Amino acid sequence: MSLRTELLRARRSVATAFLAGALVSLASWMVWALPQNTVSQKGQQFHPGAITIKRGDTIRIVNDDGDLLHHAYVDSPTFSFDSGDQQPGSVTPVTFSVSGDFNVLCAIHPKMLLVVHVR
Ligand SMILES: [Cu+2]
Repeated sequence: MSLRTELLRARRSVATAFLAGALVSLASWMVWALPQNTVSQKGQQFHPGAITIKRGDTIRIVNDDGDLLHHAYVDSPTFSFDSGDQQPGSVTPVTFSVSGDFNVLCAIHPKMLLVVHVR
């Protein structure tokens, strides 16, 4: 094996190791950057349709549904919330301070339902 071939091999494995390291860093950054308990409203549906959180946790409802307006609310005996108009691109945080199962509805699109289980 010539010195040149060995050098090329060594360089390639260094490049591969570097790339693998970069990918791992990118993946961990993406997990870190991904907001927890985020709910999408794309296609006039909550995604996911159900979520389980701990008491005191905050969910973030993202209006990522084009140029549509949404309006999320909870109306239960123990917990109420009303977002008002959710402008396109807006993020609505909702903190659930009591345990229970709650329906988050959209005042504009009655078929939209998000069930929040607060443990
Ligand atoms: Cu809606």
